[in-house]
Amino acid sequence: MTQSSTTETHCPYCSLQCGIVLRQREGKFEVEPQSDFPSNRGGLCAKGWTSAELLSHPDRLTTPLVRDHRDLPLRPGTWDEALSRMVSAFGAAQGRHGRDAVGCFGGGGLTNEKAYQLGKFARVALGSSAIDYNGRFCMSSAAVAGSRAFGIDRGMPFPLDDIAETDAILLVGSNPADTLPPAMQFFDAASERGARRVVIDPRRTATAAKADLHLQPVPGTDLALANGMLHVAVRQGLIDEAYIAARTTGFDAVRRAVRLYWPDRVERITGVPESALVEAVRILGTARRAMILTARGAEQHRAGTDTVSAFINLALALGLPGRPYSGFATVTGQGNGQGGREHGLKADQLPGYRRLDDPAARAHVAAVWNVDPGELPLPGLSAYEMLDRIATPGGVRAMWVLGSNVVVSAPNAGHVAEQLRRLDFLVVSDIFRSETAELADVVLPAAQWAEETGTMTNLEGRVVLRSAATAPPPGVRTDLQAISDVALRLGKTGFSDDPETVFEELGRASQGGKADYSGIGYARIRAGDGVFWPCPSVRHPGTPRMFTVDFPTPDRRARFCVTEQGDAAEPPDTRFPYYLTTGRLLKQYQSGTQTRRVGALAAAEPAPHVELHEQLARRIGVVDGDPVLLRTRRGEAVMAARIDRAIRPDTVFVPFHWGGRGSANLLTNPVLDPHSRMPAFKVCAVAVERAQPSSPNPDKEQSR
Ligand SMILES: Nc1nc2c(c(=O)[nH]1)N[C@H]1C(S)=C(S)[C@@H](COP(=O)(O)OP(=O)(O)OC[C@H]3O[C@@H](n4cnc5c(=O)[nH]c(N)nc54)[C@H](O)[C@@H]3O)O[C@H]1N2
Ligand SMILES: Nc1nc2c(c(=O)[nH]1)N[C@H]1C(S)=C(S)[C@@H](COP(=O)(O)OP(=O)(O)OC[C@H]3O[C@@H](n4cnc5c(=O)[nH]c(N)nc54)[C@H](O)[C@@H]3O)O[C@H]1N2
Ligand code: SF4
Ligand SMILES: [Mo]
Repeated sequence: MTQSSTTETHCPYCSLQCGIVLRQREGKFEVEPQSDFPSNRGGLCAKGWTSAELLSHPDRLTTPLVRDHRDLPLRPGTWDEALSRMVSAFGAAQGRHGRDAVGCFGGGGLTNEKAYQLGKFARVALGSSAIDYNGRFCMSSAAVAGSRAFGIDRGMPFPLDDIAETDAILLVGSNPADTLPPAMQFFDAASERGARRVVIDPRRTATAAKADLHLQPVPGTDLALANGMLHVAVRQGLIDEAYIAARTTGFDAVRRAVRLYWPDRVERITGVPESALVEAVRILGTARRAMILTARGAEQHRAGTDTVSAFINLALALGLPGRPYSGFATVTGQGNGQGGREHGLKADQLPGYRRLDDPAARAHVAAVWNVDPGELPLPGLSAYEMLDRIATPGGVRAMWVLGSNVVVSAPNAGHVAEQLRRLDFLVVSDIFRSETAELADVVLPAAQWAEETGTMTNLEGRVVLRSAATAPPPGVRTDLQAISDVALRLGKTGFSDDPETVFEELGRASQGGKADYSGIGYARIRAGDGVFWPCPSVRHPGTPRMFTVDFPTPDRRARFCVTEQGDAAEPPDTRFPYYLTTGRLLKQYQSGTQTRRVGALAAAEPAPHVELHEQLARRIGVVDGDPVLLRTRRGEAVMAARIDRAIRPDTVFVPFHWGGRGSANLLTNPVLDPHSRMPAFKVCAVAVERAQPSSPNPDKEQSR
């Protein structure tokens, strides 16, 4: 590296993949937004501005760590030592318990190249069906609902800046003011043109505060709300009969099903006043152009998939998908949450969004991988199930976690940590000693974003290139190198550690699949602002807007899907009388491994807290900052009270960015959506009381 250099690249964190310029001067990095990149247009959030701080952080792992015995601490080791322990432990587990005894757990922050390679590694080098990823906790319900309605799952089927041109927006369980701040410029631009915004969220978030209308339902009742909205739209003649007839199937059954969702009944289920429901429908149904967007608040439920389907039904009935500046979208969260599932990190998927149980898909991918299709495993267990069944018959005995911190982010995390301790062998690849790395037998120090090149697929389906700006520190290897090294020691070649070579192979493996990347190359991405998939040939322009002519289903029509609001998975009762919901803060990211180590972000949000309404605070006798004890059927957690009037008085909200005693996931319910296997992070029953003075100060407990 020269004394000073400038690299155009992308932020390491969320799905917006903001374009940034990384400047290196005398060994120090500074971040600036690219002024013209289409997803951020000169904007960045506090996480992006401070992202370079981690490149030279003193906590950075720069050598492998190994544990000589369960009771001994991790100690620095060599790569050779770490890799040979891994390979012999994997061999021992498979020798004793069969191929599926070794599992891989990936992350939606990994580049497409890594996602692809880890999927191939599991299926070819290990011959194991046990692979899944944290995107199961994130995108899976929307993915199933999107596929079942539209025949394809691309989070946003239109570019972000289309939002600026729409006339009405419904945001369901999505808080972009905190989770995608630079994207707010598109919503604001729409409002300046006169667009109306409706937000559905049990909390009056920064996003809801800026809306024209805020519906504040009981957590977990969005499905009833959507059906109620469709009921009203039908009754008021706001549906688009011509669109329904020409472009969809299955409406009659849905029309019949929503007849029972009278607004007063919906009000009883959701707590949303009939007048607000009717007003929301009027805003959406009378606009020339309208968009419905869902995010985790609607999706992370036992009925998350059906809830998304219910909102897709509403969008279809209003004739929105495929129409200019209109449509349905789900707002992807992780940097590469979209690409991760397209290229094989998911238990049931092969590259190109192919299905692992489809013989033609197996044959295509097996040919690229140079293996017999019969050798490819069948679909394995979903993320939580893989963790839950550790050390049981058919479960994994050894595991490689790459790019996820499940001890903090998985539901019922106390149980998950116990399960990880029952493994014969745990390997974690990370940049830092995460809570999950602390339980490992081997920790591999990984290169991070600016130290390696790779592609990311952002929330729009835009494939961008994150270019290396510097070399990894001595002792650190890229994840691709680690995968290649382990594969070689298992006697497998064909696992390149060169990102561009892997991307070209990924292109071939995806060719002809739904997520076809075969026409995308590094040079082409560099030459523009990324390329939208599907892009089936080098001459194909890419696909910024989908569904404009038809849908990729067998009859080219979108499919309605009947949905019913069922009973709550865990209704409040006398022992656990309130609703607990969980989510995010503006200035922390995910499990916090990264952002808890950034000075300005840690200063802004130093410790876990529980947001509760002042009525509830008064009832349990706490004032702002007091320690609060939360108890659910899974466990208990202690954190400081943050009192406001922005949340429903029957609901408390806990951000999940911390481990230890204030960890939200000690409380959450791991009940899974039957279609997507998504855990119900967004609602369970909780008891809320003042923590006894003997309880240690949660602030002190949590700082690292
Ligand atoms: N600052 C920051 N930004 C991030 C992340 C981060 O950790 N920090 N993570 C990224 C990732 S991976 C993701 S997935 C996205 C997530 O982005 P969002 O989905 O916007 O974030 P969440 O906070 O999980 O949930 C959104 C809202 O859902 C509401 N909610 C809770 N329960 C319900 C319910 O039952 N119904 C409805 N309608 N709403 C409900 C919560 O009050 C919350 O305001 O953010 C991405 N961006
Ligand atoms: N209660 C509750 N729990 C939730 C959610 C919620 O709303 N509520 N949301 C869920 C959602 S949507 C998500 S996406 C998950 C996210 O949860 P996690 O999967 O835990 O997310 P991260 O904290 O991003 O974990 C990424 C880890 O990989 C490391 N890392 C970063 N880059 C690299 C890399 O290039 N290589 C390697 N090897 N490691 C890297 C980071 O340091 C970090 O430790 O949490 C889920 N859990
Ligand atoms: S919005 Fe997302 S991609 Fe943009 S700077 Fe913030 S964290 Fe990074
Ligand atoms: Mo996510």
